[in-house]
Amino acid sequence: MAIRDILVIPDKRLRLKSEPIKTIDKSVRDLVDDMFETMYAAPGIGLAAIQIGIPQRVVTMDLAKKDEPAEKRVFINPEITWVSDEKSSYDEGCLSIPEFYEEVERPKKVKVKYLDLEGQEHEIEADGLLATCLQHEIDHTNGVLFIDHISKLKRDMIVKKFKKAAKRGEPIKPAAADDVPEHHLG
Ligand code: K1U
Ligand code: ZN
Repeated sequence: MAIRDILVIPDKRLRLKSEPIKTIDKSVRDLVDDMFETMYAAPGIGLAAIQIGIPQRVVTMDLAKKDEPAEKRVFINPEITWVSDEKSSYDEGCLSIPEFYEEVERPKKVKVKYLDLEGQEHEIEADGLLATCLQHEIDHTNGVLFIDHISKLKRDMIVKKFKKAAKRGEPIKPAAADDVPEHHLG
């Protein structure tokens, strides 16, 4: 198992459309192990494989609060099959856009079809943070970032900041727990 580097904007790989998993073999199980290790170390509540440079449709997630036991979730080839008309907003963050949080409006509820690590197919209806996080991670598998859902003015401002930092070779540290808005912590 290994903690992998998380890609940060403006890395072009974050805009790739990831490929579906054809066979769930040891390489996929090893990838999932590395994704959990990387996600917990960041720390984050979700991660898509493309964020560590692997363009495959694999998502890990753990929405358990700080004082609760871990609740690892794995979604292979996740697909949104239904969205509610009702919307909700959440102050989203992204490990590939460290230290930047912004309100994003998305469908409040979604149905998602996916495979588990045993290749078993599931369809769940999600609400609340699970619905938000699933949409955020499935967006990653399609090369979409949460800043694509905010105003162009704000998006251009943040992209400019990260391009400048990359040009100067400034290290961009992943968001530490201290930087996470209070209401995100369990
Ligand atoms: O996909 C990612 O970049 C991970 C991202 C997931 C996410 C957060 C909020 C709304 C939608 C999707 C993160 O995990 S950002 C970090 C974060 O939210 C957090 C970190 C530590 C404790 C609690 C929250
Ligand atoms: Zn993200």
